[in-house]
Order: sequence, then structure tokens, then C-alpha cells
Amino acid sequence: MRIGVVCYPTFGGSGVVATELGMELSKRGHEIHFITYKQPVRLEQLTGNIKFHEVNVPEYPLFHFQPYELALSSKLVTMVKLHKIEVLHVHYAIPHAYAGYMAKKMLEEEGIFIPMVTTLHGTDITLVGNHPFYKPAVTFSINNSDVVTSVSQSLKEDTLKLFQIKKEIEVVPNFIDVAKYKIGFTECQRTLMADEDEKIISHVSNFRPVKRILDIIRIFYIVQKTIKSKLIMVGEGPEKEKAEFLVQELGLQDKVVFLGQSNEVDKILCFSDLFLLPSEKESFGLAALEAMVNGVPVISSNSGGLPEVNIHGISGYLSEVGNIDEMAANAIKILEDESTLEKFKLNAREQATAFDIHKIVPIYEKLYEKAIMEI
Ligand code: GMT
Repeated sequence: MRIGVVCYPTFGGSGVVATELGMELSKRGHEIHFITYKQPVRLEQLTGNIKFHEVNVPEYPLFHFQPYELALSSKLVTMVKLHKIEVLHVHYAIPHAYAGYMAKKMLEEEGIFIPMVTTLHGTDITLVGNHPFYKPAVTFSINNSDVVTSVSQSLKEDTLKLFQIKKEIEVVPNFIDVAKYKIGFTECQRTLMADEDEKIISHVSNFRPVKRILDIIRIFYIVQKTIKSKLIMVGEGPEKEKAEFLVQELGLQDKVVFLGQSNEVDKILCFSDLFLLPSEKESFGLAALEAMVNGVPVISSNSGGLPEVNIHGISGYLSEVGNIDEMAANAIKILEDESTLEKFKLNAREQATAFDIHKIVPIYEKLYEKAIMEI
């Protein structure tokens, strides 16, 4: 199939999922066209059947806001015609589903009918999309997609609760290439980060308020009193400075490292003993899955889709949002005993295999085929 993929090209989970999906589909013989404003960060290389088409938005002084949706939908029309794209897969409803719908309608005027698959990723529903300023347009573009998918059962339920949805929503979870993460495969330089007798706790995110970054520092503050450990924080975002101040206030400067943005999180996860994800909301928690496939147990909140990924008492523990005392106590329970830690590490890796890329990508392929048949 010739598939057009619209996504955010940044470090966010939706862009990562879109890129990994496109790369895997290309390996399975499909022709993939990424259509976005920058080459996606996880896109390793452009090959004969992976192409990137940049959406340019010319600056014009009249515009306070440059009309990206307009430029995107025009680019989609041109690319669909030029490359005979058969199906559009738009990741993150805002504004991609809206722009995709406009492109579909413009193409219809020329007698070209193309289905659009919209994948809902989380904040496009629970945070941004639900805002009254966006809600009518988001509802409209979901209802006018040919296929709608959500990355967890929990996100499906949230979507049905928050919007007036007339379409069936298929749950297609986030995935991971388990074979790529053979333990011992990644170059793992643990000694650079911690002493032999120290445990390593990590967190990776975009440091937005929804991630509750300060909870992570407070959990670690409790844990390090009992367990000799280091905390590695990977990512950039609006809450980073507050977290750095809190680290100072609690006197943790020698134990907490902020590494900034990284495209090689596996090199950090491979030597981590525990991963913290106490998010306020998390539709799935791809970061938790990436930790688990590296054999890292997860202490998370029980919000959104996290209970579908992290299994309480098996691959880690889940607590109510904000219950840092319980999260710290569970972290200590896992870390204080070597055999318990080993058991959780093995379980985390095992649980990750449920989301193997080879189980999930065929589901998308079937949805595309059906959508093309029915258009
Ligand atoms: O919150 C993020 O890390 C970024 C965000 C995004 O939209 O790119 O991630 C969302 O989509 C991911 C991929 O489907 C999910 O795994 C994340 O759980 C989800 N984030 C939230 O729901 C907060």
C-alpha cells in the first residue's frame, strides 16, 4: 500500500509511534510518505520506500498565527495526487484530522477518494481537544474520519465520555520492537552514571505539568534515604527548572542528574533499575513500555491507560495520582532486595512482549486494507 503519514515530528510519544509504525510498514513492503513540518526525530533513514515531504508555511506579516492546517491540507492534496497515496493515517487529532478531512474533500472534488485513519493519542482528547475552543472541530473531524483508533481502552472510554462520537473506536495499543531490545544488545555504560553499589532510577518525558515532575523528585528524596541511589532525568520541558530548584532545596544535587533531551534513551534505560512515571494522565505510557522492554520495573500512577501496561505487583506498582509516600514505599520494596529486583526486571520484560510490534502492526495493516476497500 502507499500510505501517507501525518504526525508531529518531535520527541513526543505520538510522533514516535507514527515514525516507528511507518518504518516497520516500509520493512513490510509498503511505501510510506511522512508529511509534516520537519523530518521526524526517530526517522533513522530515508530509503526507497520511505519518503519525507516537508510542509512549508510561508511567513506573512498579516498573520498573527501562520495557517499550518491550510498548508498541510494543500500539501496532502498535492502529495496524494503525485504519489498516488491510497490511505492517510493522521496521528493526533489536532489539527491533523481536521487538515486531513479538508484534503479528502478537496480531492473528492477531483474524483479522488481516499480514506483517513485517525489515531487518538491522549492529550488531543483529554487535555487540549476537550477545550471548548477546539471541541466542535475535534468532534467533527473524529466523526468524519473513516477509521478511528485509540491507543488504549481507557482513552477510548475518555473519548466517548468527553465527545459526542458516532464512530466506532478501535483500540490499537502502542507497541515496541522486542527483538531490537535484546538484553545486552545496547552499549551500556553504567559505571559512568553510578557507583557499583548504587541503584539507578530514571525518568524520561517532556517535563510537562501532566507528568508531575516534582512528584518524581519527592519520591526519590524518600527512596534515597533508604537505598543508595541516583536519579537520572531525561528530557526538556516547562517543569524542568522547578524540578532543578527542588533538587537544590532538598540537597540532592549530587544524586540527581538532568541529562536533557536524548535520542538514545535505551542507553540510559539499559542500566536503570527502576522507572518512575507518576503522571496525572497518561493515555498509554509509551515511556513505561520502553523502560519495561529494557527490563526496568515501573512505579507509576494508576491513571488512564497505565494499568493496561504496567501490572501491579508484577512489572511494577501503581498508586493513586499524587500518593508519593506509597510510590516511594513500593520503589524501596523492589530495590531493597536483589532477588525481588531481578524478579520484577524479568516480569517487566515479559509484560512488554505483549506489545510486540509484530503483533500490533498487522492490526493497522488490516484497518488500512478495509478502509481502502470500503471507500
Ligand atoms: O505525553 C507525552 O509524552 C506526549 C504525548 C504525545 O501526544 O505525543 O504522548 C501521548 O501519546 C503517546 C503515544 O500514543 C502515549 O503513550 C502517551 O501516554 C500520551 N501522553 C499522555 O496521554 C499524557
